Amino acid sequence: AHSLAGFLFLKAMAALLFFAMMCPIWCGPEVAALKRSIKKLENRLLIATWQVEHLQRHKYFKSFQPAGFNPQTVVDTDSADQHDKMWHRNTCEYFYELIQFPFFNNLHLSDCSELFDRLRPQSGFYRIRPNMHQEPFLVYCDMDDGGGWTVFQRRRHGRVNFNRDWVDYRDGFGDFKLWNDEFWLGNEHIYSLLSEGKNLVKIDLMDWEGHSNYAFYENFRITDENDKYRLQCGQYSGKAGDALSGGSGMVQQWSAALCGMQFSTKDQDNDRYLQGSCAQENEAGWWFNRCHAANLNGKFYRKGKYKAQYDNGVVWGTWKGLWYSLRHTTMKVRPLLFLDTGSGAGEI
Ligand SMILES: [Ca+2]
Repeated sequence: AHSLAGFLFLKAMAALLFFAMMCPIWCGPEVAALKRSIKKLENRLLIATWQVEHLQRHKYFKSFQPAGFNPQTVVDTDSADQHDKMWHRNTCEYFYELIQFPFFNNLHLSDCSELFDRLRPQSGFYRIRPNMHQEPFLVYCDMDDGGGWTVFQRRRHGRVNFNRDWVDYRDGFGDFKLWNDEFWLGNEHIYSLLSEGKNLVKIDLMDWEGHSNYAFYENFRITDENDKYRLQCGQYSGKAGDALSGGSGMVQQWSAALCGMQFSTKDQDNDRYLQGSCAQENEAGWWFNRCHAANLNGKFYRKGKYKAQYDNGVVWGTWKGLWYSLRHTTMKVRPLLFLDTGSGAGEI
């Protein structure tokens, strides 16, 4: 019995030695996968710990009234608006807390798609860093509509003035706190966000009757400040029409195509309109030609159809024409090869 135990022990040791020698070949991928899932679990644990701490310290959903919102003075009473406000009341407090989220500052996320892949958090404001030579900055991540979208432009209620100068458009402006805040992320940030790899930009639009529409552009890019953030757009698809290419006619394309145009603001005229400044007439910073078939940074007119000296509304010409100012707009980006769960063509 003694010698049998010894024999078995020796055999077991030999097997163990054999496995230990072969493991770098056999176990490599498994170990890596295990490490990844441990990392994910650690992340989840950190989030959960943070949530519990805040639940105890701040009662989590603390009473918080957003600036400018007063249910007694609301005059818009259509259903989309009511829906917005109901949703807003229930969720804005949560997003407000997420901004303070210290943990995300240490993740070194290059964009919202990376955050979505790693943690699948809810939509909200997070800090990203597309370029390691740059400081991290705050963006709104749309984790619905398939998830992983980094939002770089948004109009919702017209409270933010979009008639800004070059420096404001370069560095960004607006509010970065609540889910329906309006902002321009800034050309410098947009440049760093779009310069890496192949991407897909989605433009979400909504009219004043609550109908939504969208346009996709593959490999949407802008150049750097030396070239005045010139717009380059790839293949269009969608239902709202290819307004960035100016529309269907040759004349429209000659005067209104935005792809290939430099960025202009009220104090920097880089457009092709020799007699004047498109940015001044349209009261917006944008990639003007002579001048445009779409301008999502235009003047905010309530109720859609508007009359003015110039077609300077929030406009997507191929959908509602140049004399209809849109109610909601969003411009957002994610990698072209993004394995999502949705179609990416849903509601805003
Ligand atoms: Ca000009």
